[in-house]
Amino acid sequence: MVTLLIIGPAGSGKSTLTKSFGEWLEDEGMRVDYVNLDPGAEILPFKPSFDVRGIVKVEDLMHREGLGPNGALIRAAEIMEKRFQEVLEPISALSPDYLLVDTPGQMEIFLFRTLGPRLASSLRGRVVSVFLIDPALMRKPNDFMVLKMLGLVVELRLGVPSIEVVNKCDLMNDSSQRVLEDFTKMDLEGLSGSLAEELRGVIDKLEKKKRTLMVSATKGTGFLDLYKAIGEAFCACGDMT
Ligand SMILES: Nc1nc2c(ncn2[C@@H]2O[C@H](COP(=O)(O)OP(=O)(O)OP(=O)(O)O)[C@@H](O)[C@H]2O)c(=O)[nH]1
Ligand SMILES: [Mg+2]
Repeated sequence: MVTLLIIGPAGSGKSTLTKSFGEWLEDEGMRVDYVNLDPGAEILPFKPSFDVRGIVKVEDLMHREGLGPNGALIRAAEIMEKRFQEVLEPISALSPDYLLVDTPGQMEIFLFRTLGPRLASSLRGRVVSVFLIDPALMRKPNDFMVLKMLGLVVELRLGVPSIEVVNKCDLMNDSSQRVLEDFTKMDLEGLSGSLAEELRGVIDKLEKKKRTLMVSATKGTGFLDLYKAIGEAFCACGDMT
């Protein structure tokens, strides 16, 4: 069993990719289960086998405890952590070929608190994170570098292999395309230029074996590459069994 933790900044396409890549896997003959871990989700494009909103819902907390959206989200994160076994057990009972886990819109409540790391280390089988980059956030080389750093932080926090994916590639314009292609060549401007140069060195070194995948969750492009990259994340020979 392979578990994919779909992670990324708000609106980067996590839920859409969970649905469309899941459907692609099903069309390829895999058994797929879907999990929603976003307590703030309003509408889900897929039918989850486990939905954390059965335990806690941001909207309910806002009404019940008189909280604003951010306060309610933090409170929801606390509740998910406290009731971790109630989250883990139903997920652990699933045994598809691929388990696709959609994570909260605000990635920090999954990543920077204990929920994500605990879950990643508790799940059976192979666990990999798919980190989504949104081209809309990629206007300058520095932007791309910050997102790449965040991808490394995902790997560091969760302790599982992470695949970097630029989603919404159907929306790539000339400038985001240039940022992607010339990332290693372009001047990193601004006051933080020398810091950026240093960090680029770190990224180059750590990411030597990684490549950035281009996907469109809505058009369904790049899925074969993503599928192969998942295999390669565990095994140099690409064997998915
Ligand atoms: N053009 C295009 N739009 C996309 C793609 N993937 C997602 N979207 C759109 O981006 C918006 C956000 O998509 P979601 O799947 O809800 O993103 P999310 O990361 O789950 O959002 P949160 O859970 O709120 O953080 C929706 O309008 C999607 O239709 C894509 O590949 N191309
Ligand atoms: Mg979502």
